[in-house]
Amino acid sequence: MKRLLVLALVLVFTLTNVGCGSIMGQLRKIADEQNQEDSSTTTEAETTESTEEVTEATDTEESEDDVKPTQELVVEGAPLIHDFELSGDLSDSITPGTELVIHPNTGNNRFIDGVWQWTADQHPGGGLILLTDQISNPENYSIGFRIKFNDVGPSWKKILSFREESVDGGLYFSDGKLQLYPFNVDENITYSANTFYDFILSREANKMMTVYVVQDDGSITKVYEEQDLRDESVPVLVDGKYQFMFFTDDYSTTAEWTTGGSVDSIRLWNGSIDEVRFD
Ligand SMILES: [Ca+2]
Ligand SMILES: [Ca+2]
Repeated sequence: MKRLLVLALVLVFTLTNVGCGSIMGQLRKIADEQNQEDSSTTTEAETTESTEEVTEATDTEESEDDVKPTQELVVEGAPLIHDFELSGDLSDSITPGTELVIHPNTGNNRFIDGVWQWTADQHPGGGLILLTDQISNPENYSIGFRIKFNDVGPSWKKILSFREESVDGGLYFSDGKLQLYPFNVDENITYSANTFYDFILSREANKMMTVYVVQDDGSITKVYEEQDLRDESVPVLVDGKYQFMFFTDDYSTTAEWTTGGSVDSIRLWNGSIDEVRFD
């Protein structure tokens, strides 16, 4: 959309110099409509994404690990309320925001090339904790994260917990596949270790849980669409805040954690989303 506007402006400028009045007027209209459309549909999320895009464009030392699809990933339907870029700290790009917490069992960890990297050598593994009091309704939210794991098997490696630490449910890699437990394993995609995947989970108040996987080849795959009738994906309330626990296992099992990995970003939207696409 932005590219179209720039193209239109370049054409307007060119045509001004050759004196094509009526065509120029048409192009101005297109540009104005574009502006109106932009301002009417610009959400907080899109504003933030624009800022991020500018930052990335000026970053000339982007490492191989940080390479993303050239098109911009657009997520529509709910405002973005947390955006952790993990470029050197655990802070939130969105105000008032919050700060991620490093799980106390995490081994070595550091920020490098725009990601947070960690290791773990004992149960329940290591990772990050997101606590938020900014979700209007815990049954209606979306969460996204771009991660790579050292291990996507054998058996299960937990990615995300919604409930208490005693609960086995949550999102896992399972023998190189994905499983939103207690739902069945999804067979759509075979995952590799040491490879980035962007996951977006969206929960509607009517209990529909949808999971998208965005791969670095630019593909977007809807891998789950399930009725979460037992509210297993509703985040647990801990000291007045809703908790999402990343990368550590629960205490229902003892070996379902990865020995380490990297996380490039974590995002939370205040509501379910309608669409994930590249622009
Ligand atoms: Ca488990
Ligand atoms: Ca990042």
